[in-house]
Amino acid sequence: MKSPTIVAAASAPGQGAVAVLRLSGPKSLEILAKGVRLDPKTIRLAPRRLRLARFYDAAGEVLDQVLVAYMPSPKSFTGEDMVEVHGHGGRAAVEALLARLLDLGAEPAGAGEFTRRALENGKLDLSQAEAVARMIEAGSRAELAGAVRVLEGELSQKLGSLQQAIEILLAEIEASLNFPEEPDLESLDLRSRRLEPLLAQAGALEQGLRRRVDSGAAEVVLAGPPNVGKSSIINKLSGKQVALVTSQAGTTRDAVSVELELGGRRLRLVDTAGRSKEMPAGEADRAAEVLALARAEQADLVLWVDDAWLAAEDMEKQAWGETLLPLRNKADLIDETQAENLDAELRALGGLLVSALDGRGLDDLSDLLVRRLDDLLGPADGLPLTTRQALAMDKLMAALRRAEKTLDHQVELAAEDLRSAMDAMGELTGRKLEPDLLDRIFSSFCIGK
Ligand SMILES: Nc1nc2c(ncn2[C@@H]2O[C@H](COP(=O)(O)OP(=O)(O)O)[C@@H](O)[C@H]2O)c(=O)[nH]1
Ligand SMILES: [Mg+2]
Repeated sequence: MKSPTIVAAASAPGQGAVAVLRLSGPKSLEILAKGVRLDPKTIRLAPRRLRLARFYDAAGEVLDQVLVAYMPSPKSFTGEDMVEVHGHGGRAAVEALLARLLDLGAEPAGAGEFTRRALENGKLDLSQAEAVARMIEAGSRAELAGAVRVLEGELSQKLGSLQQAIEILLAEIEASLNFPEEPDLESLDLRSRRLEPLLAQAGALEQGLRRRVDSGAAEVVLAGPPNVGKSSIINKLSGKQVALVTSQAGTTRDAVSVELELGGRRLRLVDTAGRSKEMPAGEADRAAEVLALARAEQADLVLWVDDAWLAAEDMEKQAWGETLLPLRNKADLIDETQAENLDAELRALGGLLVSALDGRGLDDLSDLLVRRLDDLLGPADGLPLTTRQALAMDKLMAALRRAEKTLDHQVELAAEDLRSAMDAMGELTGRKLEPDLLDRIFSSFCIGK
C-alpha cells in the first residue's frame, strides 16, 4: 500500500511574514502542479529550487502568491517526494492554501508524521528524530548546540561504537566458554584489553549527556517553613516581582513559578507555601502545604530555606537526598563571625548562607545551582536524552558495572550482564522499540513536524 500524501503547516500558527506548508508522499508533485496550474514536467526540471507562482483555487481565483519548491524522493527530509509552499503568513491565507491542498487529494498529517516517515525511510534514526523535537524546544544556545550535535549523528555514532565494543567483548567471552581448549580468559586479558576501555568509553559518553530533556526546564523548588524568605529569594534570583512578600506567615499558597536561564540551562524556579510544624487549621493552608510537598517531591533540586539564626544542627534533615540544597536566609540579621561559621558549615553540606535583603550569597547561589544541576542532569550543552533514553542509559551502565565485577571469576554471569547491556542499548537507540511506543513518542510531536 502506498502511503497517503500528507500536508500540514510547518510554521507556527498566527501571523508572520511567511507561512510554510509541506507535502510529503507520492502525489506531492501532482497536487502542486494542479494548485499552481503548471505542467508537472516543468516543475520536475528544476528540483529543489524555489519558484515564484500563483496558487489558485478550484474556480481559478488566485489564493496567494507563493514560492514553491519540489524535493523529489529520495533526497528529501522524509525520503518521499516532498513539496513546500511558502505563502503569506496570515491565518486566512494559510487556511485557504491548506483547504485547497486537501481538496487536491492531500490528507492532513498527524503529529510528528513527517519525522516518522523520515525515520521509517532510514533518513534519520530515532535519536536524530528526537533531536528534531529538541531543536524546536531548545530554549538556549547551549541546548540548541547539544540538539544539533545529535541531529548531526554524534550520539548515534557514539552509541554505535560503544555497541560494537560490547559485541566484541561478548563474542570473545562466548568463544572462550564454548571452546575451553582455547587460551584461558586470564591470558586473553579481556579486562585490560576490552572491558576497561569499554567502561571508559561508556563513562565519557555518560558525562556528555543532558538528561530529562522532555520535561523542558529543570525544576528547582523553594521550600521550607513560613516567613523564612522563600518568596524574597525567588524575586531576587529572577529579578522580577514573581511572588508576594509580606511579614505575614502563609502569604504564598499557590505554587508560583518563573523560568530563567542560568549557565545556558533553562530552569523553572517554583515558590511554594511554607511548611508549618503543625498541620494548619485552614483548608486553603492545608491544601497549599500538600501542593508544596508534591512539587518538592518532583523537583530536580529542592532549595530548603530556613532562618539564619537557627543552629546548624537544627537543620531539617530532609528526605530529598541528593536533590537537597540547604539554604539559610537573612544573613544580615546575625553577626559576622556567626555568619562565617554558618556559611562554612552549610557549604560542607552542599548549601549556602544568603540574604535576600542585602543580596549576599546570591551570586554564589546561582553558580551553585548551575553546578548542582550539571552534576544531576549533565551539562547544559550535552547531548540531550529523553527520560526514556536516560533510563535505558542507566540500565546500560548498571549492566556494564556488574560485568566489571563478574568478569574475572564468574564469566557466565559476565556474559549475561553484557547481554542485558545489549538489550539496554537496543532501547537506547530505538532499534528494539515496539510500534506503540513509537506511536507515543511521535504523538508528543507537533503537527507539521
Ligand atoms: N532581614 C531580612 N529579612 C528578610 C530577608 N528575606 C526576607 N525577609 C523578610 O522576611 C519576611 C518573609 O519573607 P517572604 O519572602 O514572604 O518569606 P516566605 O514566607 O518564606 O515566602 C518579609 O518581611 C521579608 O521582608 C532577608 O534576607 N533579611
Ligand atoms: Mg512566600
